[in-house]
Amino acid sequence: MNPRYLAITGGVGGAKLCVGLARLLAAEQLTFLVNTGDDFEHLGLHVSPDLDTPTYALSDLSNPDTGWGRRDESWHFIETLRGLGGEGWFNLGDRDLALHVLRSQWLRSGLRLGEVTDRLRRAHGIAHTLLPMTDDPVRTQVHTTEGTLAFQHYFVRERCVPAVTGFSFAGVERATLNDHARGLLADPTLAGVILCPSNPFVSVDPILALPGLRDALRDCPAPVVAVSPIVAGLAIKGPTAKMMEELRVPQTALAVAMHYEDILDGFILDAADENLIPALAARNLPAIATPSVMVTLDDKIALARTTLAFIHSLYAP
Ligand code: FO1
Repeated sequence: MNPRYLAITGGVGGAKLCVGLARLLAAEQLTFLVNTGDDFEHLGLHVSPDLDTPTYALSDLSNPDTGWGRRDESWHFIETLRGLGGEGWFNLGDRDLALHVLRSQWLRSGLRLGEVTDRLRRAHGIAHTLLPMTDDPVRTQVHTTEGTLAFQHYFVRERCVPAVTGFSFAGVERATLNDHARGLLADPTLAGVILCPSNPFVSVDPILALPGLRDALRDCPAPVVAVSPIVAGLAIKGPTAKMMEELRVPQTALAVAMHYEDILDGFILDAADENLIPALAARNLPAIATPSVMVTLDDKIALARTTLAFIHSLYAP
């Protein structure tokens, strides 16, 4: 039986590793479990940015400059909307818009988010399974010194400027982990779980907050490894390091490892942070250091290959 892997991801950094993993593992071996905490209802549409980022990345349609949205995009819709005095702060491209309209239509017709995501995955020719973390509504709230903001209002409209004091995930206590993911965590062929290099606070934590998931990860015999999104004290992309500073967490890969400590069997550092390996070893957490900044497709495949080899080195079925 082929070994199977679950990759937990959200946002642009995580999607890069997903692309590398998808090049090395067959469709039946690799499943992606994706954050939906930054979904929102906007202009009457259901927008799921963290589902769309890997959808576009895996179908080679993503915008290479932003990492989100589509390549070869045009902006007539949003520019016209702005000109009419509409809410134009969230950049919905003309091609991207088609996906949001279709998702919203299918959801309104009664399909669950998982079913809609699967239809969109197939429509994009993606072989690997892409799962929303839950079909239930969960909405990340960012608590800041200027009040509480819905995630996209904080992230895009306010450009991450307000200082964060914490996060909450509205609805998560009533949400149910995706059935396929639950089944996979109990599957004897599961050989590893990968926490992709995504923002720990707003991309991975909403997933880990789903009732029962942390326990399932602690109990599952397959190794759980994380890839650090922090390299030499800096976030490769996005506001992770800024959030750590505002939360008074040291801006280090070590702090990221400690954030996940209760569920991890191994940690992957960037080569620049090799000096942290002894500190992790002192906490009984095996770690390796490897180049982790993914620019080219080869970078993505190389990090995926190293991640799988590390998992194998930890795995004693
Ligand atoms: N991010 C931005 O910084 N500005 C935008 O205008 C923006 C629009 C957008 C549209 C569709 C989509 O799927 C993603 C979009 N993102 C935008 C990215 C998105 O806010 C973030 O990638 C995630 O929510 C954080 O993981």
